[in-house]
Amino acid sequence: MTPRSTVTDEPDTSVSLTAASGTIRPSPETSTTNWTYNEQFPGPELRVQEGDVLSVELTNDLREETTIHWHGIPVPNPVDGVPNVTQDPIASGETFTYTFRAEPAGTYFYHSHVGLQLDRGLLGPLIVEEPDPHVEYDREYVVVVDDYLPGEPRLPSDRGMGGGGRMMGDVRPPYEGLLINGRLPENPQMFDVAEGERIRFRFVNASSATVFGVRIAGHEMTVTHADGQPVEPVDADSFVFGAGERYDAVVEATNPGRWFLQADALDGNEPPARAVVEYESTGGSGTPQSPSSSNNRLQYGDLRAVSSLDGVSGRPDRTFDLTLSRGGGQSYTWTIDGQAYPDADPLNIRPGEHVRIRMTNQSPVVHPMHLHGHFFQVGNAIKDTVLVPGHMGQVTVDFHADNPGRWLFHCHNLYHLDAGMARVVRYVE
Ligand SMILES: [Cu+2]
Repeated sequence: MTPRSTVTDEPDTSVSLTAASGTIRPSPETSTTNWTYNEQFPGPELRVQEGDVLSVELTNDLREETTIHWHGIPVPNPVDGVPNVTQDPIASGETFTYTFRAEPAGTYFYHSHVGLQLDRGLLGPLIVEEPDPHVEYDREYVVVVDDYLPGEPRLPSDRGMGGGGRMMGDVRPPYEGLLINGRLPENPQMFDVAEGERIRFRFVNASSATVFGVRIAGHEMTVTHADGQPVEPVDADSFVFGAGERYDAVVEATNPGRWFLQADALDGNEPPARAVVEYESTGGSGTPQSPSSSNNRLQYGDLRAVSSLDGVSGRPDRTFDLTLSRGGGQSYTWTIDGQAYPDADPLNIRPGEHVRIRMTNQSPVVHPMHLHGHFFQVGNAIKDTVLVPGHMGQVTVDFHADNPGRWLFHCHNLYHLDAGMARVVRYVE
């Protein structure tokens, strides 16, 4: 891999996005004011071919500043969208153009990286199609799983979180439901299938604070990609993913009927998010079946990347041992090695190094840790976001320092991020 340089080629695809306040309707009976891209929630699906140059002109019609981050794609540093790290935030009324080469192929999403704007709805899927997929399928659906927070998100210390349950040392925002593709379970999307087809589902956990368990009634899944990157196909009847993670799975339509595709919050008590897998032969009638309990849940250890990551074999050139924990004192803070970002030291690395990060989670809650600008190896998988379990859970990731710049490494629970659980990984000469 070579470092990503700023792209000056003519774009293959140009898109305009406008961030503005708008109305969303997660069910026919429910509407609320949220923030949207192009008045859509989730934002419009961006879909390009691997290697295409994508140019996105973002117009900020909000009353506050914003940015867009291209979650998972190792873009050139200046277009990574982290305010005050890779760019000045885009002021109200201003525009900014993000241009980058969309590679490697995979299932990604884009979202605001300012404050708590992600939990106001500023998110959308980004699909980079591979020219030659390693699995066969007849059609595909994108499944954006989210938690639903009408109104303005607040940190718990703002005393605006009334109604949220206290959960194992953390406070959950007062979510009013769980969504698939912006729809509450009483208003489920229908995924039409025909018997005999193979369906590729691209699952994105675009939530701000929810770990989901995903199942499809009546069907086994074959997981084919983790965080967009191809893995040796592995069967599972469920998987768990945290905020920022993605899985692709292929399902063989061999069991006619109407079946719920369901995503349960592991740490919340909202009714599960639902869509319906509907065989054409049912004519759209009949009560959808619910999934039974899982007995073959995907584990990270089941994942084997199809091709290995360069530059991470053997002994690392540099190792960081980091503890993840809740800050002490009155205020709501989350820390890495006792420091709450932005009052935190950068993690300095040099170009070309094999870098290892060992994390120990001293808190009782899970943290989905995400690295910008790079993929990392975790076990035999290649990912960009990994769940670190609570109660002294340990996870080690390795990456190759092949994309110079200043990159955020952080918890993708938006509230933990906003309360300090982040560091800048900084290239130094
Ligand atoms: Cu966290």
